[in-house]
Amino acid sequence: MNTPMDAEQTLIVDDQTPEHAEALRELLRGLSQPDKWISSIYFYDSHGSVLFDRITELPEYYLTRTETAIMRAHGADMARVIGPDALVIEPGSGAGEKIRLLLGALDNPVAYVPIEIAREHLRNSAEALAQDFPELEILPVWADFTRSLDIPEPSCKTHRKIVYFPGSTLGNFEPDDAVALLRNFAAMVGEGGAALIGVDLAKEAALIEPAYNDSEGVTAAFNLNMLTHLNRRFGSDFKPENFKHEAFYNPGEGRVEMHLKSLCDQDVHLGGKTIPVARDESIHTESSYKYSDERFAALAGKGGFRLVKTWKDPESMFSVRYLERM
Ligand code: AVI
Repeated sequence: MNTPMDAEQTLIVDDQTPEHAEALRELLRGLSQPDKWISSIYFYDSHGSVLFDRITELPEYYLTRTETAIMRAHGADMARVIGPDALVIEPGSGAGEKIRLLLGALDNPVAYVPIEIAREHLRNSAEALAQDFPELEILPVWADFTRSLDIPEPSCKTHRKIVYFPGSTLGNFEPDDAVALLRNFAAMVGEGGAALIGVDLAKEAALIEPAYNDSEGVTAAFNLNMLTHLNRRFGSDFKPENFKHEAFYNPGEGRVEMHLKSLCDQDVHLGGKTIPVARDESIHTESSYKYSDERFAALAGKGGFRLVKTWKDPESMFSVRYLERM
């Protein structure tokens, strides 16, 4: 018998908030297009976050370790360009190694402002960082960083506000949305402000695709977990075993696309609607844009920033870009 304390029990909350209704409408909109899509935000339930952390440690997933190596190799140069007394803003604070490398390299950072929508995660990561940087003023903001928000004032004067956005997360935004996000960053840092952004580089498909098709199948599990997450959150009846993970580089668009390909003709039920999915039809679940120097400079310009300096690894797999507000 299930009791309220039963660890195996899966509680399904009947969410009747307007946000939930709007999210359901958006899901149905995406699934009723000729090219079906589901937003990649649905990767990140608690299991999806664990799977993503495992991805970052996979031998094929070069992005995280290469960016970390760039931060280690060039942290001192980054600190020189950024200057002393900086206030560092981290949208979607990961509490990871990279922010520690940056803060450790900077000359007298004045304050750190992590911005995060998951309140517990924000609190835990801010507390862990406070232990490692006891002198640093930490001003956590609980918010959606894609919306406009106020950056709290530090108690000591800052020479420059800088947004730190590592991990090539910008690549998961469609280019127009990436421009809008950069504009939001420009507003956060104000005049004289800057951004330090980790960006995966455009290159041959053969160098990129293994990172999204790992031999252990972790990325496949990450992709398929989205369906289990949707079933729990929206009461849908996706059968993950009826779909297969697919990821490939689309050179025309300059992006990796992740899809879930249907293994049979099937009907999926969601929000009172029936969605027919044909055999071999695919649902687009993520784009991960890879940028050449030129395309990134153009994107930055549209977003209100000038590209000032780029650091790369010796194989030119990944880049960290320093931008100044125009
Ligand atoms: C979070 N983001 C930068 C990852 C990427 O590479 O686009 C998400 C990911 N998708 C599959 N593997 C990793």
